[in-house]
Amino acid sequence: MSKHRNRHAGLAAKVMSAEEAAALIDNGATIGMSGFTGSGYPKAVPMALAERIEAEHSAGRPFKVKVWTGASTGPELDGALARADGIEFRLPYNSDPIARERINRGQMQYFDLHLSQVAPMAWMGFLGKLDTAVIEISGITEDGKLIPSSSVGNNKTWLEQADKIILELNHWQSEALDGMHDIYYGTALPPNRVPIPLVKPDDRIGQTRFDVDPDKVVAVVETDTPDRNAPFSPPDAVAEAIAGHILDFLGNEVKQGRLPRGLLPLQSGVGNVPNAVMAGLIDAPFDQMTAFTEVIQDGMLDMIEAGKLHMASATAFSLSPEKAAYFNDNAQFFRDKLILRPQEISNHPELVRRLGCIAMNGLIEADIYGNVNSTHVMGSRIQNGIGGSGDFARNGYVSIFMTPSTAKGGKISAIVPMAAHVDHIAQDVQVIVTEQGLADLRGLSPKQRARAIIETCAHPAYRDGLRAYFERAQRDSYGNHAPNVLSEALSWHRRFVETGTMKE
Ligand code: 0RQ
Repeated sequence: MSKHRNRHAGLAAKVMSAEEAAALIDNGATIGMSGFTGSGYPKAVPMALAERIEAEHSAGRPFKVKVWTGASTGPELDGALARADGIEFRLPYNSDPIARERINRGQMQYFDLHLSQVAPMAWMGFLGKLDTAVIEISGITEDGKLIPSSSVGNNKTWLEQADKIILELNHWQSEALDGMHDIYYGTALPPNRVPIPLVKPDDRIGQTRFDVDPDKVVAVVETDTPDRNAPFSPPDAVAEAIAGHILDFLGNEVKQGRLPRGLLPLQSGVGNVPNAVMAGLIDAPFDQMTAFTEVIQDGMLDMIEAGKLHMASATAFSLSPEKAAYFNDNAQFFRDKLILRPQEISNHPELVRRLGCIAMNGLIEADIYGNVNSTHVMGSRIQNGIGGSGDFARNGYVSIFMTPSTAKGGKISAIVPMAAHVDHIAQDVQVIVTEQGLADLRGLSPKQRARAIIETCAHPAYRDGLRAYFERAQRDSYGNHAPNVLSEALSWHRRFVETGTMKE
C-alpha cells in the first residue's frame, strides 16, 4: 500500500494489522470510535475486535466493551460487535438492526444523548473515563497532524480524552477531503466558556486537521474500504406529497416576509422523506440557499450542482454508495462548498439559534397536541434515537416534523391520542406535516392545535376515531386546557400490541 498518506516518521513505524491493534484493547474498556451515519467509521479494527470477542466467548471467557461514537455507524462496527455480543453499553445514536434487536431484548445497555451534548458531557466527566480511541482518518502530515475522514463527529474529543489511540488510515477516502474540515479548538467548560465566533454557515473558525499526541498512538492500521450508507429509494408518492406541502409552506413564509428569499440555513434529518424535500428544493424558487445541518445527503450535492445551494455545513457525509463514489471522483468541485465540523459545533444550540435554522426532522408518532415521539415504538421499543433532532427542533427558527400518516401498511396511525413517549414537547414542534397536509401550529392553543392536527395530518381511516376521542376528552377530562381521557389515552397502542392493528 502506498505510504504517501502517512508522512510522519514516528507514526509510520506504528503500522500494524487490525488483529494486532485489536489485541491492544482490554476487556471492559470504554472505546471512543469515529463514525457518523455510515461515514468515517473504523472498518477493520472493530471487525477484528469482534472476532477476538467471539474467540474469548467460545473459550468461556467474558469480554465486552463500552462503545461511544459520533452517531450511527456501519455494519463493520455496530453490526459486527453486536453480533458478537461484545457491547456492554453504547452511546449515542444507533440505527444498526442487530444492535437494535439486542437493545430491545434487554441484552445491551444503550442511551442516546442530544448529539451536541456528547462531547461536552465527556469533557465534564459525566460519562466516565475513555480508555481507547479508534479513529478513521484520511492522512497523516509530516508534523503529525491528522487529516480527518468523511465524518468528524466526536473525534477531536476522543483523541484528546483517550489514554491510547488506534488510527485507521483509509486510502479509499478522497485526498481532496484535506482542507474541507473546520476543527474548532475554542470550546471550554463553564465558567470559562466564551461565545463561539460563527455568525454565517460558511464561517471557518478552526483548523483543518486534528491535533494528536503521537506518544498516545499505539497503532496505525491501513485500510482501503468504502463508507457504507444505505441507498435512498426514489421518492414515492407519499414522500413527494410531504415534500410538496413543505415547499408550499416555505414559499408562503417568503411571501409573508417571514423568511428571506434564500430561506434560512436548512437542517434536514436523514431518510427518504428529507431527501425528497431536498430534491424538491432544486426546482423551488429559492436562491443562494445554505445548509447548517448534521449530514450532507445526496440531495444536497444535487442542489449544489444545480447552483441552488451556496454551501453546506455539517459534521458528516451520508451519501448513497453511488453518490459517495461520485463525490470521490468530483471532490475538487465540491471541496470549497462543504465544511465538516465537530458535532458539538454542527449541532450547537447557540449556533442553531443564532443562524435561525429551518429544522426538518422525522417522527414516529405525534399526539393530537403536537408532542412528538421520535424514538420509542409503542413507548418501549427503541427505533434509533433522538440524534440531533432535539438540538435543531428546540433551537431552530421554525421546527418542522414530518411523517407518513400511517405506518406498517396502515395498521398504525402516526397521529395518536397521546404519544406513548415524548422526545419533543409541543413547544418545540411548530409544524407537523404528513402526506395528508401540513398543520401550522404556531400561535395556537392546545385545543386549536388538536383540531389542526386531526383535520389536516391524520389519515382518513383514523380521523373519526381521533375526533371522537377529542370530543370525549373535552367532556370527561380532569382539566379542559389539553383534555385527555386517561383511561383511554394509550388504548390505541394497547390495541396494536394485543391485536396487531390500531384499527377498532
Ligand atoms: O420501520 O423499516 O421496520 O418498516 O420506523 O420509518 O417511515 O421509513 O421513516 O426512515 O424517516 O425514520 C423517526 C425513525 C423515521 C427517524 C424516524 C417505523 C417504520 C420503519 C422508519 P421498518 P420511515 P424514517 C438527524 C435527525 C430521530 C433522529 C433524528 C429518526 C421505521 O427520522 O430516527 O431525527 N429520527 N435525527 O415502519 C411503529 C410508528 C412508526 C413506526 C415509523 N408510528 N409505529 N413503527 N415506524 N413510524 C439524523 C441524525 O441524528 C443522525
